[in-house]
Amino acid sequence: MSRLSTAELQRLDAAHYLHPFTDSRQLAAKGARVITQAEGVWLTDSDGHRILDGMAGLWCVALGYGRRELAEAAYRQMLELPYYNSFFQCAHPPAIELAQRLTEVTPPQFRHVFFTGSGSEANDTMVRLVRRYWQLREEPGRNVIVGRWNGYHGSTVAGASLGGMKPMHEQGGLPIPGIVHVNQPYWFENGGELSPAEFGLRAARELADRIEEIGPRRIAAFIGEPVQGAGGVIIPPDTYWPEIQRICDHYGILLVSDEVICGFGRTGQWFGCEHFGTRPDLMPIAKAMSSGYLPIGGLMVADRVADVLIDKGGEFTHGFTYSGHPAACAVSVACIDILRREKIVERVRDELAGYFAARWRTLAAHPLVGEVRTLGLLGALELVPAKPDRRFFANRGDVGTVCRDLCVANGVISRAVRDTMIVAPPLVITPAEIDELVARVGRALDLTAHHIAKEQWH
Ligand code: PXG
Repeated sequence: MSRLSTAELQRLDAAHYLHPFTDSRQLAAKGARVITQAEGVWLTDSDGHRILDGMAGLWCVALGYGRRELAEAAYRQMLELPYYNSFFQCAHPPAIELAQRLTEVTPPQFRHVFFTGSGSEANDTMVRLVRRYWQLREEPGRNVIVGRWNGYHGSTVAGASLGGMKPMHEQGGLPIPGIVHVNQPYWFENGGELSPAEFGLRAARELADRIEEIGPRRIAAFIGEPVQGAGGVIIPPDTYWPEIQRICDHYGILLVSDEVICGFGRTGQWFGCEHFGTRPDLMPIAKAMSSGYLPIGGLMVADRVADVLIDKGGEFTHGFTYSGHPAACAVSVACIDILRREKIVERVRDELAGYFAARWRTLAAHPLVGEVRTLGLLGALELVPAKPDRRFFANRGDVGTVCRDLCVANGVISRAVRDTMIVAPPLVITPAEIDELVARVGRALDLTAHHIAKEQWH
């Protein structure tokens, strides 16, 4: 444990550390919250406060903190072989074992994986691999990939381009050529008078319209998260994904299901595509793949694509120093083994999802809450000034920020996306801890309502 005081840590942090997605000047004035330890679903900060981690870190710590088996897997592997690469016709046991494990838990079309160090790298790999695939199919003109506005696929140049976060694009030169976007299936904001089912179909059909507009023989792939995570836990209507699948099949384009958040049990199925019934050709994975204990990601490649790449492709000129890092692979193998042995995915599906939905839905009674969404262990609350109107506060984002800070002050981490409060707790959370999570978020909502009344926000 660090012997530096909180004030000293904050001073050094402000002096030297550029944080991701952070206004450094604002943070320096306030001081970073320094997390020093964690166990189960509970974080401890440098002042000794215990905080319930309603976000599983950044959606990744599926197995909770303090799992010795994961730490020991890394330790043992580091002593045995801390690093070797898989370039130049080499391999090592943990990467081979992990590749095999992954094909056991992913849908049957997947028998190959390309390892990366993160979800962003998985998506960059996807862009290169998809374009190579269409070259090999002798349709090099098919190089356009369709993503969605408000989707999130990472922070690298290709990842941020695939995503539809306008503030990211605005900071320079993005998206790169050959990446276009369609609207997201966000009924609460964009559904108007349509029923969710009608809106889901309409949103999906925008893909067909865009394909026709650009030219069907120019479209290589469509990418979407089964549920948009960073965009605000946007759970599409049930009509959406089957129609997307139909359109991809009709035009013969590849379907990419970005499972970086939804993968490994988050929705109550191993992968989000299994909940929505799609058959993706490619699946970027990361986060819960190692429960966040070490950085690792990958791209699952379906036979339809892998066969072309392997039979006709020769060398695929792509890879990272840390593709298939031995220690990260060993941790991921241990993580998958625990998920299977302890039947954690089944427990989310059969027990926790229903309990969490029932408890989270009690917050619908709160005057600020205009909509409650849940799927598996994903939850969202839309904060609105005047329910039942689906209208947002005038200064979008201010209420969410206040509520997020009040959540932390009340001992729970919930993320604010604009004025949408979201949670994605570790999959090992207990029903009693779910009660605690909901109670703490409920208290934060009450305090947020007071703040809004005092400030006269509307
Ligand atoms: N795809 C999806 C669907 C993601 O959610 C990435 C790719 C990129 O993964 P890496 O490992 O490169 O970060 C992500 C990451 C947030 C938040 O605040 C979400 C992510 C990352 C950081 C913050 O919700 N998702």
